[in-house]
Amino acid sequence: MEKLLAKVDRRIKKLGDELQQLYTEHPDATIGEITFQNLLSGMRGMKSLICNTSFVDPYRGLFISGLEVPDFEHKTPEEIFFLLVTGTLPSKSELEELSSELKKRSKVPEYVWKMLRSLPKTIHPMTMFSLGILAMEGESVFKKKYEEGLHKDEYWKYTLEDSLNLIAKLPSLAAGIYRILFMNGDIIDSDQQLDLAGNLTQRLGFNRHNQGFEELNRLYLVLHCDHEGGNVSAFTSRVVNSALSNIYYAASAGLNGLAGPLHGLANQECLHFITNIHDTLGNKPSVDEIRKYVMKTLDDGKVIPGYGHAVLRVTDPRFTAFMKFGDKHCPESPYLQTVKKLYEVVPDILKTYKGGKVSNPWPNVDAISGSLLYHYGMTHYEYYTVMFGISRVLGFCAQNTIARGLHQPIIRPKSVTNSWLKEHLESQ
Ligand code: CMX
Repeated sequence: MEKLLAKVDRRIKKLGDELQQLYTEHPDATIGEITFQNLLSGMRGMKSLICNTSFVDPYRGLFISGLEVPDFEHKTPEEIFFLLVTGTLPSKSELEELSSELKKRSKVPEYVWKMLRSLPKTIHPMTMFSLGILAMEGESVFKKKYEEGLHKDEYWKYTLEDSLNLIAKLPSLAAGIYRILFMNGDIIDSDQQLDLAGNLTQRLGFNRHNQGFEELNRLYLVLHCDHEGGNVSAFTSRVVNSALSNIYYAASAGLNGLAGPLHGLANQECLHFITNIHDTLGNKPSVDEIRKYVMKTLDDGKVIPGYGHAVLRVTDPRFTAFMKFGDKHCPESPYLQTVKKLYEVVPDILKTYKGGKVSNPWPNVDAISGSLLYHYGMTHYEYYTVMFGISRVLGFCAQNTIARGLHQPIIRPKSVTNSWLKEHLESQ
């Protein structure tokens, strides 16, 4: 993987030089102020991390090195990982090198299957996914090299090495979990020539030529890959890796954050929500019936899953990309139809809900993604966040590789007590 290593090396040097120069020119610069409101609102909006793999513009959504969603939605997950970690799309030979490295590293160790099979069938698939990754922690090359006395300048190389080993195994691991929990438990082998999305589709046991399911999986693995540095899962993974805990620890930890209903689990919640609508109102509810259902959900003190975002202030372009896919491949799907009806009514309701308190009434990616998987027969919606997770690990790996290359220190913000705050605020 010389080509990839050389490119990442160049990127890290460039980013490091830029930061050094900026710091030399502006040693005492202030980036922003921390208000009491920031402390009370989960640090929302506080600029306190550097992340160059991707950026989320509130009005245009996800950017990866200058490319926005419509520019990269047709790429493959391999190309996207290369883009995240190097800052450029791969040439043909660079892509071939990366793809062949991933194919070589894709075998999940037997002990992982043994451990996963021993778990109760009532376990959530995200727990299994996180455990499966954690169980492979002993495979970390970074860890071995560190114990042998690795030089700081080399940290990123072995973080990248671990990342490739991990990413290569994710389709097999994730598909195996699906087979163990929802099918007969047989682990399906894959054609060595397949890419990550093809591999995933085949190993899940779905027909790869079934009118676009593989294409959907490819899109799924691309659209969820990264969402800058401050979201719960990426941030968690960065914090863990900043202690030099290896990428297996960091990815497993990040996925535990992704498993929360306000974050990645929202795609499962959305399907559950739509299924409940269909159970209550039938498969073709009217817009008015949906409006009433949404109002009742809010009156019951619940959130509308798939709507709102901490950074975005428009319809998520990832939602739009999935909608384009749905309109092309399954416009008649009752699930997609209900997604559309919700899109017609929810934003207007949320705009005035709680006196306009909702910062973003528009749908995020989770409002639609599951309805497409459901259409293709993946009806166990507890599994959807695993699909999100396979993709998001690409971002964790890229972010942590760059962070180690830049010698970013252990992350350790200062917390304060109520008494400290009282004293501080009263002395102003
Ligand atoms: N339904 C009902 N109420 C909502 C809401 C929604 N979809 N989105 C926000 N609100 C409420 C919040 O709960 C909050 O109420 P309280 O002050 O009473 O606690 C108020 O509006 C203000 O919150 P906000 O500033 O708009 O949103 P946050 O940045 O705090 O939270 C998010 C963002 C995503 C957690 C929130 O919009 C939400 O809970 N959405 C539903 C879950 C969801 O779709 N999550 C997935 C996000 C994308 C992802 O990470 O995958």
